[in-house]
Order: sequence, then structure tokens, then C-alpha cells
Amino acid sequence: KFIPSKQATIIKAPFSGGQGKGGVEFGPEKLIEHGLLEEFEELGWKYSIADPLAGTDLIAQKNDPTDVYKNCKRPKMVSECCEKIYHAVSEAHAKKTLPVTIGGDHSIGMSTILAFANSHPDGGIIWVDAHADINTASTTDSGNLHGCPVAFAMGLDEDNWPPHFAWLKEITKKVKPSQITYIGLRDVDKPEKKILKDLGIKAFSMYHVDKYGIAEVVRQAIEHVADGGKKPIHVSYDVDGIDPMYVVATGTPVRGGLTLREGLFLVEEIVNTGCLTGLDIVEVNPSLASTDTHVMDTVNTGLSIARCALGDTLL
Ligand code: Z70
Ligand code: MN
Ligand code: MN
Ligand code: MN
Repeated sequence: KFIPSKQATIIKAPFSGGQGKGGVEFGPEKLIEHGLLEEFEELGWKYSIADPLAGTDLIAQKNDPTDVYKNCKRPKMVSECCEKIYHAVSEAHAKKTLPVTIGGDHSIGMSTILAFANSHPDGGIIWVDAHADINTASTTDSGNLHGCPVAFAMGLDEDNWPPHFAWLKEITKKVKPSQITYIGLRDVDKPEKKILKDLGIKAFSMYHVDKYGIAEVVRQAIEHVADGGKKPIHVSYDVDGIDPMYVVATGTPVRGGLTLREGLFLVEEIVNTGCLTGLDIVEVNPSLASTDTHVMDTVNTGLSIARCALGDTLL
């Protein structure tokens, strides 16, 4: 409905500065190596590729010990890279293409959902994750900014932001708490729970998936953020939302997650509304598995998410 022709922009975000582990920067290339582009072609999509971080010295920046602000790690790197990704995603929306941003760690979600909300002010966001990623600059315990993108996109605690985020402050239209719904939560920090509660943010944890079933959960999520399928939907998909038995090669696996089918079904349901208008696939870290089979389980899960999002269905 909102992507008039099957045109996508694949945005590579080989970014790892939002957390400490190495390897997640290889996510985009690994997915491409194992057939991401062929999926677009097979499913009848035209695409262009954007590489907004090309030319950025990501290794030097990741290792710069001076890039800290209070408890926040690498604020300069995260800010600079996220600004570039913000512009790339905004451009993809402006061209009426489907932005598919491939991470990289989830800090880039601040850019993708903010670009979405500015291009589609009435749209809704479904954030699939074991984690809520809504720590503020003040509440983050780890200092890892991949635990903070939702708070930054909402402008929460702006007064305490590292000064590097001036560009983000200037974007006055922030993501509204009513615009987002979570699916898959099971590892939420105490201050994050307070924020979710205080702001009345809709969140379906694994408890809700067990209790109501994934079909009802995704129905309610679509109802909440998109009037049941009348408005554009952005899906920000952290692969750790899916259980580590399918997704080992990720930075912070948490047991008790979505089954592979639950994780794919929710994407299929969203696609069936015709409202999917943006997608992120993040936190595939090919370096974090002890065997090639484990790496490939994770990579193939990422590829399956993409295939479902592109409308691979028998119906
Ligand atoms: C924790 C933090 C997180 C992903 C870990 C964890 C956040 N709440 N997100 N892995 N993908 O550090 O703020
Ligand atoms: Mn995440
Ligand atoms: Mn996560
Ligand atoms: Mn700018």
C-alpha cells in the first residue's frame, strides 16, 4: 500500500560501536554472501544499495579510548554513523522505496525509526527484540548505546545526551510512545520497565506470546500501532528476539525466545496487511558462534526474515 512498486533500498550498516563485541560489523556482508540480494531478485524486487558508512574509519573509531561521555561509550562514533544512516533511510523513504537496513548493532535503530517517523508521521513501529533498548543516557548501566536507541529516537532525557547528538536534537519530530509496540521482550532492565510503564508503551513480552499466542499478539500489535493495517509499519528486527536455539551468533542471546516460526509468522502477518514500509535486521554477529553450523543458523534466520518481509508466501 505504501510502497507503490516493489522497489527497495538496501542500506548497509556494518556498525559495531553501540556495543563492545567485535564481529557484528560483518553482518551485512555475511547476509549478502549467503544470498540476500538473490532473494530480492527472486521475489521480484528491484533494489539499490546504499552504503552510508563507506569511507568512515570504523576500526579507529571503535578503538578510540577518548570517545566516552559520562557513562556512554563511543557517543561520537555512534552519533556520526547514526546521522549518516538517518539520511540514507530518509532518502529511501523520499524515493518511496522500502528501506531495508542491515546491521550491525541495534544502535542504528534510532536512525531508522526516526527517519520512518519523520517520513510517515502517522506510522507505527514494531520492535522485535529480547531487549527493550530504551535505556536513556542516564539510566544505561552498560553504557552500550545499542541498549538506548528507542530512548534517543523519542528524545527522552535529551538534557543529558552526549553533546555529539546535536543533529538528533535538531530533529524536532521524535518518535511518540504511542507509535511503538514491542514483541519478544524477556530481558528488560529495571529503569527500562519504569520508562515503559510511565510512558504507557505497549509491550508484548514472551509471557504474552505464551499466553495469547503469536497470532493474537501480532494482531494486537498491528491494531495498536497501525489501526489494524491502515497505516505504514516499520519493523525493527533484532534477531535475538528469536530463541538462541535458532540464533546463537548474536551479542546477547537470551533463552526463552520466539521460535523460528513465531519469529517469521509475525513478519508474514505484518506483510499481509500491505503496510510494511521499513525494515531493519540487526545483531547478526558471525564471529560469535563456535561452529559454522551455528553461524549459518543465524545467518539463515536473518535471510528468512528478509524473505518473509519481501512477501515470500504461497497464499
Ligand atoms: C541492556 C543494556 C541489549 C541487545 C543487549 C542490554 C541491551 N539492556 N540490546 N543486546 N541487542 O545494555 O542496556
Ligand atoms: Mn536490540
Ligand atoms: Mn536485543
Ligand atoms: Mn544532518
